[in-house]
Amino acid sequence: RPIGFFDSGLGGLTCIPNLMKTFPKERIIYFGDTARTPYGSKATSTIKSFSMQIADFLVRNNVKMIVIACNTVSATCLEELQERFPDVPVVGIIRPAAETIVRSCSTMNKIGIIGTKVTIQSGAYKEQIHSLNDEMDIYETPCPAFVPLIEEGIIQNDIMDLTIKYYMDDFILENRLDTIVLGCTHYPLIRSNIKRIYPSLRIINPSEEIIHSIEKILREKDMLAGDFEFENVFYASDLSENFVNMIERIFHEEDIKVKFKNLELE
Ligand code: DGN
Repeated sequence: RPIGFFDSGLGGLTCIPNLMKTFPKERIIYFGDTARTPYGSKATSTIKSFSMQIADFLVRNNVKMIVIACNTVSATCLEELQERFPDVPVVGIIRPAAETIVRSCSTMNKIGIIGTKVTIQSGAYKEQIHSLNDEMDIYETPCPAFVPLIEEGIIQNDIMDLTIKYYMDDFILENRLDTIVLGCTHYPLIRSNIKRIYPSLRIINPSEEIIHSIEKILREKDMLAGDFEFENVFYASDLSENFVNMIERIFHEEDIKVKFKNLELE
């Protein structure tokens, strides 16, 4: 059975390469809600109802696990999704990232979290990190213009660099940050811009850390794929050129068979 991933758009794709490297036999069904992206500044009730609809679709497709490849959804309705599907494990992205942060940073570090408005306002990162170590020094700021630019493919570009500086220059300087957490699954797509602009900053990427939770469940529940199964299918509610290009860009080095499908949820 496949693993189901979903995000408001193409950001959640950044969670997949690490999984494919570690568990090449696993098959994936991905749903990107590109017709309704971005979620990051929407009302909580809207995000919940979109997420339930997508999770229902994944479960109808017989997924063995749901991975919420979206910080905004993880911050908003992880528990509701877990309650709705008691027989299907539902994994959020914030907890495994918090575990990595606490494991790999000390209370001397000054850690900045960037994410969507909803994720930052929820305080979910701070809460999760402080539940593990309440002395960690955490600062948070929303960067709401990143996602629309990334969805438009405006990445290797002066406009993106200026936007990064607009949100991050003062945030880093005023708080003397040495570590930044990419608290939105779209942001790994601008990781190299951030690294180029702030070379001494350490960057933690939750899209890579989520593998720890996925692996734990696959092993505990004895659900690892035994053999190569079918192909990976990427659904989008608006199968745009950007979506297809981005998948090809993310997976260009890997020999991964993909199929695209346009699907409007009702
Ligand atoms: N990629 C999503 C996240 O990790 O929060 C949100 C993108 C969005 O819809 N703004």
